[in-house]
Amino acid sequence: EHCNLKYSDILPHNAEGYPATREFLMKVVDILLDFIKSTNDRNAKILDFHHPSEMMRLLDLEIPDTGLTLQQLLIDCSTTLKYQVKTGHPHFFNQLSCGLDLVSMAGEWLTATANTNMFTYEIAPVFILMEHVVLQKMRELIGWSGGDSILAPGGSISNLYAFLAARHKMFPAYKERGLAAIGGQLVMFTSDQCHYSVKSCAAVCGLGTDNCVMVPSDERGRMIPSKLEELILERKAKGHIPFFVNATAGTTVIGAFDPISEIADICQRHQLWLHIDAAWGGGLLLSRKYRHPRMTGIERADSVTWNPHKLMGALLQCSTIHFKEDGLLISCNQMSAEYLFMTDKLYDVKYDTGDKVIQCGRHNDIFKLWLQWRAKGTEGFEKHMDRLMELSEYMVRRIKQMPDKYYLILEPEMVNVCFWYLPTRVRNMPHTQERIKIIADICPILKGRMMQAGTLMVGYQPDDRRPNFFRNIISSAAVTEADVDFLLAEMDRLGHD
Ligand code: ABU
Repeated sequence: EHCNLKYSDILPHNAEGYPATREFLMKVVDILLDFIKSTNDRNAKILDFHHPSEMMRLLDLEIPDTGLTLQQLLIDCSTTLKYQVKTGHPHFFNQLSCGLDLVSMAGEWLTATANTNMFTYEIAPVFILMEHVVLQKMRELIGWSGGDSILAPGGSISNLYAFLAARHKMFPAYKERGLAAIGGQLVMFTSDQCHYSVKSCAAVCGLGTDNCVMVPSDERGRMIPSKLEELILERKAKGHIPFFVNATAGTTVIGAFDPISEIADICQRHQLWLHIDAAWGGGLLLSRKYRHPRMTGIERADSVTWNPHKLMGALLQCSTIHFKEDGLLISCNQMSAEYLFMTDKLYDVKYDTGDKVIQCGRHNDIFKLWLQWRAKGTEGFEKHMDRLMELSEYMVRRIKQMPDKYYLILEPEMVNVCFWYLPTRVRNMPHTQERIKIIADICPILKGRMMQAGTLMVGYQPDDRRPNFFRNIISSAAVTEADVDFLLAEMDRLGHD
């Protein structure tokens, strides 16, 4: 009988519909649990790959004029997950965010059920206070006693908040008067290995990308501080106005850490805002063993981006931006919309965080992180960080033990392990440009084989120094040494010709 029920038969459309509602939702939960079970089954595939045109034929994505039955919706849910890549599978090493933390996921389920907006205490009292507590804890881990923070929709937007606050600090009149308040060419600086969102700030905020100066990095991808200072002086000599330096703690491809203390000295000398993009590396702040020397001096920054949805394994998405100075966010972004942020409310309106941000509606990204932190404790996160780093060190050791099959590109500072696979035909060749071209060309072919086989996913990309190479990420709590061994054996099985 349940098969023929429709949307209108369950709550809130049918006041008597609780039993049918429960049955429907329990069946949805069963589908989710099946997905979780197969995500954690090493013998199950990570993906069932089809090209888009074929996928279109396999799926029924049509939007009907007449609503379908609940039974059909359950089939739709199953089909959707059947073709979804299992990013929590222990053999998924493809992105910075890998894994499926089930406590964080439970938090996300609750968040969806609470379905609230994060702009006012009025409609999200518990979640707003959670934000307050968790963000304060994160600032303490950075090394600040005060300050202010907010959750943003991704690291790129977190970096944009830093840019906006820095410009506001230097030119508070910009908010009202725009470019006229500056009266010169603003310039920002970042390393040539930074995340592209830093350059995007220059494009979006009126500097132009030519005024996002790319500072050269060393052979391990770390900004060269002396070059930074030279470039600042060069721009000053042109009459430009340097105002912002981004240092990256964990670059996206190589996982490099810019030398924060030396960069902070330069920023201090030239009175520039120092932002640390620790979207990727931030999680290591939780590890006493690994935070130094990588992030030594981070407390000297003016702002820090840190994405718990990366190394910490909180569910997507969960990105935070932190400021050393309290009050800047609100003063920079406040628009005082009278319909939302009335000042004569029943409670202390400093908890209405919505006027600190440039968006209006804001998703609740805190509960899943708060719940996960309660489950693991700070110690649990520290163990998680140490384990991810140990597994990456294990992978490096294993690669070095197989120099005929794998070529390690550089000693990693983080969980990014960058390497080439060497198929049989190149094993006796010297490591020249000719060989590099062959092994780089193999990357997309081997990745294609992984996806067709459905057994493994490892990312590849070129960078500004070399053509395509593999970048393996271990950021999932599901991964073990045996999975690293599987990865290396499977790449060899798929690519040895
Ligand atoms: N925002 C960087 C994410 C890139 C990656 O997952 O590979």
